[in-house]
Amino acid sequence: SLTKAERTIILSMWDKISSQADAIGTQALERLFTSYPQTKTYFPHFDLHPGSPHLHMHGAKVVAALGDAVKSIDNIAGALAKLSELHAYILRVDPVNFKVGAGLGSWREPGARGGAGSRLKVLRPAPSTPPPVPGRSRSRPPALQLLSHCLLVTVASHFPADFTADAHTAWDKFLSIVSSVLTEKYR
Ligand code: HNI
Repeated sequence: SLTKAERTIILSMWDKISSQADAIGTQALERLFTSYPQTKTYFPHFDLHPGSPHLHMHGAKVVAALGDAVKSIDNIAGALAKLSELHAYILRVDPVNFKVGAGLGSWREPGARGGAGSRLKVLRPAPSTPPPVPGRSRSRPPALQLLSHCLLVTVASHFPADFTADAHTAWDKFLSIVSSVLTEKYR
């Protein structure tokens, strides 16, 4: 969990971040879809081109949810309970896109030769996904780690002077707490 010093860093940087919430959310998603195009499979119903209204809307929503977590920094699980249920369903799709051994580079645009194919295939369960080990924390879906990384990089690029090694640590921990809340209900 976060130390008192880490909470202080997050709370004080949040004031700045929230004044640029939409830009930060949008840019984090642009980074996600540009650097890790396999994550686009979650959003077949969105226009994901840079600058699209969908990106702006969704980016703003993601940062607003982080703001809820910041406001309830002592009870992040409570603050994001509803979102956790939603993502339990969404992230269930994950193992298909990240089949064991498939590697991050194996994604192709739908319809490309040898590619992942249609949206229907995305919904098919992956038989090669190993079952969770009872009593052991599951590793997080790669898409969640990738988004956390993109949020971290975006915050760093907006506030380079604030982004000390301690701030880096604090944000990394905060985002990993958020990620574990969002995967609590993920089976
Ligand atoms: Ni996520 C919807 C927040 C990670 C895929 N997501 C939301 C909404 C919020 C949100 C807020 C809107 C909820 C609503 O409309 O009621 N998502 C977050 C946060 C994180 C996160 C704070 C992690 C930091 N989401 C992810 C990841 C993926 C993801 C890693 C997959 C790549 N999210 C989605 C999808 C939707 C979604 C898909 C539904 C979009 C829509 O409107 O159809």
